[in-house]
Amino acid sequence: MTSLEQPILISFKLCPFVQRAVITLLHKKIDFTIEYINLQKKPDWFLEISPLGKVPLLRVKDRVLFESAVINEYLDETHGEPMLPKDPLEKAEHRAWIEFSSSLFNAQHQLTQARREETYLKIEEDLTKKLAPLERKIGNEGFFEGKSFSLVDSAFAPFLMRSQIVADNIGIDPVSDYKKIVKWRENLLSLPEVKKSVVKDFEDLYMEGIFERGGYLADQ
Ligand SMILES: N[C@@H](CCC(=O)N[C@@H](CS)C(=O)NCC(=O)O)C(=O)O
Repeated sequence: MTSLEQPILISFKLCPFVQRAVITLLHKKIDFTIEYINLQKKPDWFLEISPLGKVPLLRVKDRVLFESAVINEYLDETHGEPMLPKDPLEKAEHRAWIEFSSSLFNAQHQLTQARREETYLKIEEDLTKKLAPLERKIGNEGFFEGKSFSLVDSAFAPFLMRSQIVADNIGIDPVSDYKKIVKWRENLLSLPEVKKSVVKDFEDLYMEGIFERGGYLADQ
C-alpha cells in the first residue's frame, strides 16, 4: 500500500473518540497516517471537510468519514477478522453498548470539569450507577464477551484508560467496586493496540488538563 492510499486519521491527542479509531487501526494492523490538529484553533481545511467540526475524521481516498463508531465499523468491514458478531441480534446488542460507552466519556469529562464538591459527587454517583448494568453484562475473561477483542472493547478502552490514570494519580476510582470491569480494564490496558493508541506523554497531558482546569478533582 503506498502512502497515498493509506487512510489518514485527523486527530486530537486527548480525544477518546479518536483513540477508539486508533485502537481498531492498530488491532487490524492497518497502515495509516495520523494528523493532529489543535481543536482550540481549528484549521480552515478541517472546518471545510468536517461536517460537525469534530475529530476523528478518517480520510479514505477522496472521501471523509466522521463519527468514531462508524469509522470503526468501516475499518472492521474492510480489514481482517470481524470484530462484531455476525448474528444481527448480537450485532445490534454490541452496537448498543458502543453507544453506551460514549455516554461514559461524557460523564468522565464532566468529572474533570466539576468545580464544586457537590457537583462532582453527583456526577460520580450517576457514573457509578451507570456502571452497574455494564458489570452485569460483561464477561469474566478480560473482554466484553468471550475471549476475543471486539469493537466494544475498542470503544470502552479509552474510558478505562483514563479511569486508571486518575486512579493512579489522584486515588479516585469509580470503577473499583466492579470486579469484572477492573479485570477487563487490567486486560485491555495490557494489550499492545491499546498501549500504543495514545502519544507517549499521554498520561502527563491528561493530568495537566485536569490540573489546568482547577476543578474539584485537581484539589484531591
Ligand atoms: N460522536 C463523535 C464525538 C466526537 C467528539 O466529540 N470529538 C471532540 C473531541 S474528543 C471534538 O472534536 N470536539 C470539538 C468540538 O466540539 O468543537 C464521535 O464519536 O466521533
